[in-house]
Amino acid sequence: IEASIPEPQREAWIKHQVSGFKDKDGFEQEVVRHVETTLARSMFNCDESAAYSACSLAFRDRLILEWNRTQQRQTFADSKRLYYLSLEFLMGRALDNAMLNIGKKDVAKAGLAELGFRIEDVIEEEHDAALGNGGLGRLAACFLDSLASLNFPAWGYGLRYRYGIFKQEIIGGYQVEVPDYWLDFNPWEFPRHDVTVDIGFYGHVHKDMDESGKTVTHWEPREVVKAVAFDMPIPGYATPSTNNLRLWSSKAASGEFDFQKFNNGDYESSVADQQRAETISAVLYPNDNLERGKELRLKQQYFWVAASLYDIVRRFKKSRRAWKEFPEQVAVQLNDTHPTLAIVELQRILIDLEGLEWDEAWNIVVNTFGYTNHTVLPEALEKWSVSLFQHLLPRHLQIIYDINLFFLQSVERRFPNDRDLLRRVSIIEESQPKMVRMAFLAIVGSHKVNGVAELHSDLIKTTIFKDFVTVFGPDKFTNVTNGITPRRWLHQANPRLSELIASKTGGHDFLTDLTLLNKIELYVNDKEFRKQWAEIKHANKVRLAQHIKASTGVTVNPSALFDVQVKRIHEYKRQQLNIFGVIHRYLTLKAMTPEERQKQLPRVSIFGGKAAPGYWMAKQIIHLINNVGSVVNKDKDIGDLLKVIFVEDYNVSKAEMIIPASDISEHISTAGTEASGTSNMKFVLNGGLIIGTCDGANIEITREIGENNIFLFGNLAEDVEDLRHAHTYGSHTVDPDLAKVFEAIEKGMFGDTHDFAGMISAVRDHGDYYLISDDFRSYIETHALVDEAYRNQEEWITKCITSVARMGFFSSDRCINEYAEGIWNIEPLHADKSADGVRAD
Ligand code: GPW
Repeated sequence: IEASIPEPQREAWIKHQVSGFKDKDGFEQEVVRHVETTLARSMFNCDESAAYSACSLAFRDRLILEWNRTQQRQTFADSKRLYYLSLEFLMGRALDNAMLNIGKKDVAKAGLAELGFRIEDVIEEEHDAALGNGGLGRLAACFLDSLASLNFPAWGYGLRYRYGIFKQEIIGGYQVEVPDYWLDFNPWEFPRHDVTVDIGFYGHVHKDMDESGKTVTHWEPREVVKAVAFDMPIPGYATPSTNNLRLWSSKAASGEFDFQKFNNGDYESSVADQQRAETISAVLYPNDNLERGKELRLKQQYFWVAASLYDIVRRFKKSRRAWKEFPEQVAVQLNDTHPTLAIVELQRILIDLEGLEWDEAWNIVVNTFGYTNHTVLPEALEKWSVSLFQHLLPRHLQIIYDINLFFLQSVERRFPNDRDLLRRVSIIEESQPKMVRMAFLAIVGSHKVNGVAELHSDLIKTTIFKDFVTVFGPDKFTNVTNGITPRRWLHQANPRLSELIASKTGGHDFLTDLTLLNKIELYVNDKEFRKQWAEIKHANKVRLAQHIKASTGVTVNPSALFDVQVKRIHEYKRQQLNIFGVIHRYLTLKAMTPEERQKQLPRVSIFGGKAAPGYWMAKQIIHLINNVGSVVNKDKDIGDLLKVIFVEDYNVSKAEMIIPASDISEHISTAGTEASGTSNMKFVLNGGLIIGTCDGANIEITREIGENNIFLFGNLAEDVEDLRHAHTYGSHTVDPDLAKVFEAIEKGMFGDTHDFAGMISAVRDHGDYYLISDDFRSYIETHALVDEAYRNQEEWITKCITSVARMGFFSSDRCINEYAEGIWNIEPLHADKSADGVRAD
């Protein structure tokens, strides 16, 4: 039912239209009003947390007005929308970002100061929105920022987890997980208790005949759960466009509890029903690059996908267009295979509920979806057992079988008598038990499939999806190299560098056209510019040193070379290679005379990252890093020459502090395993150099910035297979320097020899799958080159400035424009010039 105000009464609405604050006075007024009314406090009772809340609410009020106008504009224009489906959105903090994107941070700073607060402290009050694991979730967040900043009509859809990624504590050198309950007070979300969808699970399928004699299939779910929408406004930078991130929360469909059961005295079971429903959106699965096939995870996926599609279809239906126009109005991008069920669900809606013929429906489906692959690691490729599907989603399993049947028939027609090809491309793996291969379903049900960096996009075509290139031809597959938003990852994280760049490039335009960075290359020899550049890096290092001191008690010298590896802990990312290298450095320093030692370059090795709670090896790596730190950091022979730091609870807001403070960062995955990496881009953009393998986006970074400005090492992706084969079938000897490292660990130099035996035997006895030993020599030698280069500060700074100048390509704006043009076929919708949004600078 339409709930619009009738024409005659609209005048009153227009007359009383609200607007957000305009200036400092207006801002202060709003903060005081929120403290006194929304928060029911006063100036006698206002701490930093209350100031944070009130300040956020003042900004939120402004945002939501723009949000409303943006949605009205998009509805009016009837333009094609993009829907970005992602199980993870790793947003981090919202306040600083909102202030900068709206362009009112200066106003807030001055206003807060007059009210008695330092803006930095207020910003620090915010709890990160940590609804993601790592790179995949953060990419989704960068994409939302670019989509809004580029004025694309786009929505994100995800799950509103009650618990985000766990908080990591380090106790006795071990990772301990603490739940992240983040919803206590979240001023950035709008509950939409009127926007709900009932989602079914389990049950039976039966066929009926309708009046016309046509058979119709009915799915009778046994369990129904309610999805409730929560909206988060996503502000664009320097534009009034404010997009929406809609997150679904689950609750019992029957209301608080089932009163029938309650009144019958079955109180416990009525509470249990309610809890079972709420469990669906309770927790983010903490695995990165790993799928474990748990029923609750599949339930999460269907719950989210079904609610989102219902919403999308409802919006489309309001336009009263013919179904065949659906792909002209709607583009849906699948962030990895997690939302692949959307393909099946849309097909089900069209054939079972809307009565379309299979082929017409399937045409619509394929033209609607695009699929992004983010990994070639076999353990990360989603497969669900047929029996679990049969149990949880019986109708969807039937549809999958039909999709597969028609697909295999078409393959058979084009490649007759190739039984093995049919077996290889089948969506159903004929294993024991039978499995549904989600990536294959995503390929068959989408019009484009993309990888996230050039090497990765080539690899998927020649390895895991090779047969699909044969079947569909190469044009279905494409590359869109990842990018990062320069708003958060330069302007927000490194404000002083952003201002310095602005002073040389003619203002802040580089934040919306990152290629303008190339202008700073003109100043690479400008003395004053270089001096300021160095000062900023130093100040950022001092800030990190202060954090390290406060959180670990260890004093680090800000003039030392800061060597940083922060990312999820994973064997393929090879933090073990790094820590083995650190031990090698320690042993080398210990073996020197004091005179020799004096000539060495001081280094601080900084690690950070979470291990999945069930990932034993990753946890041992954390343990070893911490144990090495506790030995090295108090060794009087070593002093400032080497410090080893593990930063607890690495997350987006820690990244904003750590990345600008790095001199060299490590992106050292086994070649061919890291699809892209995105922190590599963030580090270079912030004036740090990188040491890395020829993997993921490192290769394109090298092409852009020049090979003199990056420290590459190690074996190439093309050689990995042969090396692994040789480990298993030939003789495998460990690099002699690495063997000395193992010896030191096994002698108990870092405690707990038992705990570290697994890490060593993985290399020595179990085939060294990640090529630690093969790459060790080259890694150590390359670090020696890093030391040498850092000694020549003048040349080092030249490399840093040159690299930043050439990073324009890696903006997520470029990336989103490529998706928009090559995959989504959507266009920006600019705000009417008369819109009264006051925007950045
Ligand atoms: F396995 N990525 C991630 F492909 O952070 F799904 N988590 C994941 O579960 C997966 C991928 C998945 C990362 C890639 O490892 C990284 O190389 C890439 O830069 C990032 O996704 C964004 O594309």
